[in-house]
Amino acid sequence: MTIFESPDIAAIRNVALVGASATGKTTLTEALLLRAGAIKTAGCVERGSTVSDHDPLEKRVQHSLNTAVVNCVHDGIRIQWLDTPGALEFVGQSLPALEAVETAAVVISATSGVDSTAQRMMAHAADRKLDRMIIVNRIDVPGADCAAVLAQIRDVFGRECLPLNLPAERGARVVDCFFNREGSTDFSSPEAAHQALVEQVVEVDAEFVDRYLNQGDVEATELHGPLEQALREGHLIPVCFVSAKTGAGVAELLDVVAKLLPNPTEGNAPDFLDGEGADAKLVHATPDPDKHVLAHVFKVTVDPYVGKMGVLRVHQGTITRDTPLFVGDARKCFKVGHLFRLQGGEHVEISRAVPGDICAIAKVDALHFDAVLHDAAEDSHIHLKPLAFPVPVHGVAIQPKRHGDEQRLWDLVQRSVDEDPCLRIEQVAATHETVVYGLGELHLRMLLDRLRDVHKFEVETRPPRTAYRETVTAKAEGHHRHKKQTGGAGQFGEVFLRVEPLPRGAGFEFVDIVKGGAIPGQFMQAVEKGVREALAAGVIAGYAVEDIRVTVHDGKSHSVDSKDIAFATAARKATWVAIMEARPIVLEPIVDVEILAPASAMGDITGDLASRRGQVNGTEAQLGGAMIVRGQAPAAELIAYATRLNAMTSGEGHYTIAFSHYEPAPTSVQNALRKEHKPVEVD
Ligand SMILES: Nc1nc2c(ncn2[C@@H]2O[C@H](COP(=O)(O)OP(=O)(O)O)[C@@H](O)[C@H]2O)c(=O)[nH]1
Ligand SMILES: [Mg+2]
Repeated sequence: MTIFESPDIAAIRNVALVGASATGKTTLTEALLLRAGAIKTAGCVERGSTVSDHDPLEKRVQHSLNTAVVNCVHDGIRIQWLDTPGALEFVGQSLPALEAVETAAVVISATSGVDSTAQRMMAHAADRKLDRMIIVNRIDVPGADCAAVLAQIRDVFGRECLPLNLPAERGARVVDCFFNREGSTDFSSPEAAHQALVEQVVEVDAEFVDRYLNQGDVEATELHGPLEQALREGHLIPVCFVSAKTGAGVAELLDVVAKLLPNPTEGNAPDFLDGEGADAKLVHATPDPDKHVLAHVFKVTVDPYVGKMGVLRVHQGTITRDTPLFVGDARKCFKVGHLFRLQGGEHVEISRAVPGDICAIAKVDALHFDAVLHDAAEDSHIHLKPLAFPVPVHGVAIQPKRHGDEQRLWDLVQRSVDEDPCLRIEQVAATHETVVYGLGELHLRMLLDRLRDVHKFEVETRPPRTAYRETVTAKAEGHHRHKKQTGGAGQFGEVFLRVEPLPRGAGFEFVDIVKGGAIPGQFMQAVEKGVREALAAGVIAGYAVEDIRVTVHDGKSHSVDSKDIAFATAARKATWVAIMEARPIVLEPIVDVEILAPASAMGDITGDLASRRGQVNGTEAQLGGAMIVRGQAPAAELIAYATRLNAMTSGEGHYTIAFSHYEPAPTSVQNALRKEHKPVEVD
């Protein structure tokens, strides 16, 4: 079998390598490909020669920014690896990878132990009901204490984490504890580890428990069924030791994947929903190549040469070049045309893809992140359960250096937004600025670097802006009559409405209780449009109004002069009037912040956080003398925090932020924002 053929479904394994930056995922991917014979020499992250980090910007910054798909064949099993970026800012790449696989392999460094990214990804993988395993990498590094790391893993993630192999000769190789269990190891013993594994696995099956108690052992080969069940139920989380650098444990890891990890018929399929809201039904695809097609796009790339490419996971049915596919509820289908298998940045054409396959379709504009592809009309309302991405709150205003390049800038940024669900671009009405929002400084810096280095596009940036919102705190009425008589046809529309606050996070509700056709039904859409325009433009500070219910209860129309535009204008202005009366306030985004730094800097860090209106919720000691501080602070106060943290920790500190919720901004901030804003005129 070549790495590009579609084998039997039972011979496919899909594994996402997830975990913090610099734990060695990309280097490990390279070592796995080398060992399986898919490449001749191992590339290196620093030289930009790895299969995974193929993007020009990844080569320059020397770490992964995107999820890469790579394939290898080991023992007749085709393994598809998803090498994901580790930084929290690229969670828009790593979370969707979990939807495309059966197994999440969380990579942890033997030198620093369990980190917060590992904890976060373990939790996401558990939510997605994936089989999970832990790979402890860097066992070659002198001073790595593998015994301590294993103890910590079991402490943090539970007793179900058990080693399948153990390091030996101070990390120079590993000894298998499941199949062979011979030899001496750096700590514990293969026999003890084997026994622990068998005891854990047999627990899922009463019959095996009996046999184990009577015979004292069960053959490893017999354990496939219960082992698969234990993995699927999270009753066993295997731990493997490797060194991506020396290759120790890499062959053993390939064996584990081929022999023990689930194939696409054995894992837990992702949750699809059929329909919307409360009526939505949960559906799971059946990995049957003869049924109708169900696939989903978990990644979009926009390549200057191949154009837009959707990377998809097939869950059901068989896709060929001639398969007509629908994107979601679109009426028109498209012909696949060319179907590719990806190997990092290379694409190789293939003729068909079966359930479990990960492949790509190019040059289809309608493909977008999270799109469901199918070939049956009855599946048109199926979509993936939405992923819980952090809301991007870090903003920077951008404009082209050269006047007239505005549209091209928008298009280029839009490409990145298409690729990354955690980036957002917005035209801010209040300031007439184009603002990109991301999850942190690094996230936005990468976007700007890509514009400059890859697209050779020069932009000017202004200080980052915070995604403030507005809301109302009281109920109030608003009314506007729009009447215009210019020569021939006139315009007439009159709207009475009421606004009231909704709970935080509720968004916007539009209610129509107009009786007796006071506003004829055909104009109601225009009324709602006007209301939405007023909310989007903001009222007191120019930020979108949220958590508000707008109830339209009365109006007047004119048989000749009433038009959509007249009602939209009346509704917009009535909304404005009502909000001004409803004690409007500005809300500011509060973010969760997590700081990793040497223990010696803790005093400075917590003091500094307090001075930024922040609060500390807890601290936690890490292996190796580092500490983690968790807390909350207003997003606006953490602008340029990287520089501050660098100064406090001599460059040793790292931090991540994620949106938590909105809170009323303090009066001083409210006043400053109101003063900057020029309110809209109401006539
Ligand atoms: N000593 C040692 N270094 C490693 C190992 N694995 C990765 N590295 C180094 O760690 C750095 C980060 O590796 P990389 O693969 O980019 O990590 P990723 O961010 O998880 O993909 C690189 O300099 C690698 O050479 C390992 O097993 N042993
Ligand atoms: Mg990487």
